[in-house]
Amino acid sequence: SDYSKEPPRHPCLQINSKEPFNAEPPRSALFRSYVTPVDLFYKRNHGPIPIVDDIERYSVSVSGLVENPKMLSMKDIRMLPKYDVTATLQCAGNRRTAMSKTRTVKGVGWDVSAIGNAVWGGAKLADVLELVGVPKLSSSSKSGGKHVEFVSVDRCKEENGGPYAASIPLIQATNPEADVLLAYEMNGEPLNRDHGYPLRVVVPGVIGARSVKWLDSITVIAEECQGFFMQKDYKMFPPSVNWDNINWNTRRPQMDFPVQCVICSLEESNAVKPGKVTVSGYAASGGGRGIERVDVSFDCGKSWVEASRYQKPGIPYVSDDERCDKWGWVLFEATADVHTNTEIVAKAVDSSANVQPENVEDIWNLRGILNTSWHRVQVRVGH
Ligand code: MTE
Ligand code: MO
Repeated sequence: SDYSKEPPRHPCLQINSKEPFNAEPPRSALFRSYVTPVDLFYKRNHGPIPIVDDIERYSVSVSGLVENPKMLSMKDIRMLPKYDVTATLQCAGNRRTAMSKTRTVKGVGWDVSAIGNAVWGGAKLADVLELVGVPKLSSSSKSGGKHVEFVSVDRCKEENGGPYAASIPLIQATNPEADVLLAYEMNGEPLNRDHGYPLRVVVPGVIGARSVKWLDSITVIAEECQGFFMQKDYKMFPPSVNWDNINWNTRRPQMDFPVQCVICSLEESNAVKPGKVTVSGYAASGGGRGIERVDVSFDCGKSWVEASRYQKPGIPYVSDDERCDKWGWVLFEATADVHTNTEIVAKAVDSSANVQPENVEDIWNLRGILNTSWHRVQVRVGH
């Protein structure tokens, strides 16, 4: 593999693995703006960043169990109605390092910033599939297709040098309300190489692994994608499963991410002056579920205050308000008087009343995914 042509990156990123390049911004980059700047957005790769330079000749094939297969150029894709969807992308491995502290897990370590919120611009996958003869809201195509597979142009060792791939159910792909995009813009600018230039999939509300970058082909298939990242990775196992007794076939690929919330304005341990302490952070849930509430405790979990929640300035966040972004994260803020050393804790509740698990031990899993345990930071009061 060739890592000599990687793009330039922001010096503030904390590098978790150099080749492939995996990096996250400092915590403070997350709560400071509702839309995460592109250069500070986490980068998660499984191989070298591919170079697609002949944009005139670039095309995506859309084929498989469809009536009317097509090769689509960027011009064809840009001709479809353009949508801007604000959506949070979160890697299933976010907060893995903290899970590894109870018992070691396998995978790239991440602090709390393998997540970001961006405005993705592009065509709806539902419109693209209509072009090849699959109508909106189809759970099956005429010839029996039930899943949509995305294959990339990159190469990774997990696929023995083959491309990265994933799939989603056809019913989600053909549902315009699911907002699955073929995105060519991120925050109003052309997608950059790190994030999938010239075209990537964005599946809102679903773990980042299904949002395939550097898209090469879309195939309507009968069974879900059999690729490594669908079948041998990104599955959730109970704490009893270890590397000796694992049977990958007993679990389904993880799709929606569960309710999550993190304090970003403080580090793991902090020194503060006695008096008012304000904490801020993000909360997000998958599947289009909104954030109903964020609870913050300034006394190690003995008592709780409700945090204020917001997305856009001047518009209070309410999970079913049309002015709020369904797929976007929610920022929160809470203030209290702190006079003794303490642990500050945050936990969120989503619009289906799902709550986060209190302890990481209870959700420990050998791949270290979906650490959504209550987020805790230590505070020492100095005078
Ligand atoms: N797509 C390709 N082609 N190759 C990859 O390695 N990584 C996936 C997904 N899409 C990946 C990919 C994973 S695990 C995540 S979390 C997101 O991309 C990360 O997207 P980002 O780098 O734009 O933040
Ligand atoms: Mo990921």
